[in-house]
Amino acid sequence: LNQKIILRREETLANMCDERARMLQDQFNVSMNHVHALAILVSTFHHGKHPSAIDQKTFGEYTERTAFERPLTSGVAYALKVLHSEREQFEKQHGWTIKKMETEDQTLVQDCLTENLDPAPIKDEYAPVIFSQETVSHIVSIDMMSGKEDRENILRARATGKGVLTSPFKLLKSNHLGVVLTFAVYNKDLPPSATPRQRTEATVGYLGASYDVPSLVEKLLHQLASKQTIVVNVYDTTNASAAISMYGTDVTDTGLLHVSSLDFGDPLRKHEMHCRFKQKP
Ligand code: WA2
Repeated sequence: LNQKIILRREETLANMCDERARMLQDQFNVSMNHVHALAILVSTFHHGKHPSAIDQKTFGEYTERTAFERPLTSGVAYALKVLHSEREQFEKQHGWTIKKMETEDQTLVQDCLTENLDPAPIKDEYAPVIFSQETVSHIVSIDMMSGKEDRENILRARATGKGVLTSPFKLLKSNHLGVVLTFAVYNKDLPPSATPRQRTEATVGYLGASYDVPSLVEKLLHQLASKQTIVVNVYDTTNASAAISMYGTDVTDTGLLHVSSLDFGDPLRKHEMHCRFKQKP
C-alpha cells in the first residue's frame, strides 16, 4: 500500500511539472514566432521600401499594440549593422553617437541614462539600436556588439539565420537574470543552403527580444494556483557541470524531485525545469 502511495505521489509531481514545463515552452515558442515575424516586418517595410515605412514612432506603437502576441518578453528592439566606414555618416544622419554598453560599476554612478554613456570605441562594426518598444527605450543608440552576450548572439544569429538565445545574464536596467533572443535581418531572401559568410555579408540588422525570466515565469505559475503545492526551479543546463539558475530560490531539500526538459528552440542551449513538493508526505 505504502509503495502505491509513493508511486501516486511521483506520478502527480511528474504530471504537474511536465504541464508547467510544456506551458512555459509553448509560450516561449509563440513569442519566438512573433519575434521572427517582426524581423520580417522590418525587412519588408524598413529595408524593402524607399523611403522606409517604419520610424521609431511606428515601431514603438506597433510593438506595444502587439505585445500580447509575445508572452514572456519584456521588450523588443531593432539594431542596425553599421560598419566603421559608415559610422560618421550614420551618426550625422541620426543626430547621436553610437554608445558603449555600460559595465556594472558604471551603472551605479550613472543610473544608466543614455546621455551619460561613453561613445563606442573604434571597432570594425557596430550594432546600434535604432528602434525599440517603449519598455526597452533605454537601449536606443547603444552598440549591442559591445556587450559580450549580445555580441555572441548577433554573430551566431547572422551566421545561422535561426533564432538564437543567450545564456542567462543581467539585463540592462533589470535586477534579474534574463535572456535575449535574436534574429538577423538580411537584405535579400537567402536559400537554406547559404553559407555563414554569405549570410554575414547579406546582414543588415538584428531584431531582438529580452526575456526577464524570473518575473515572467512567476506570472505564468501564478495563473496556475499551484504555488502552495510545488516549488519550481528553471535552469540553463547548457554546461552540465555548471547549471545557471534562471528562476526559483536555492533548494537544499532532498525530497522527491522531478525534472522536466524544456526546449526553447535553440539547439545550442539546454534548459530544465525542476519540481518538488512543498510538503513532506
Ligand atoms: N535588450 C534589452 N535589454 C538588454 C539587452 C537587450 N538586447 N541586452 C542587455 N540588456 C536589439 O539582438 C539585438 C537586445 C538586442 C537586440
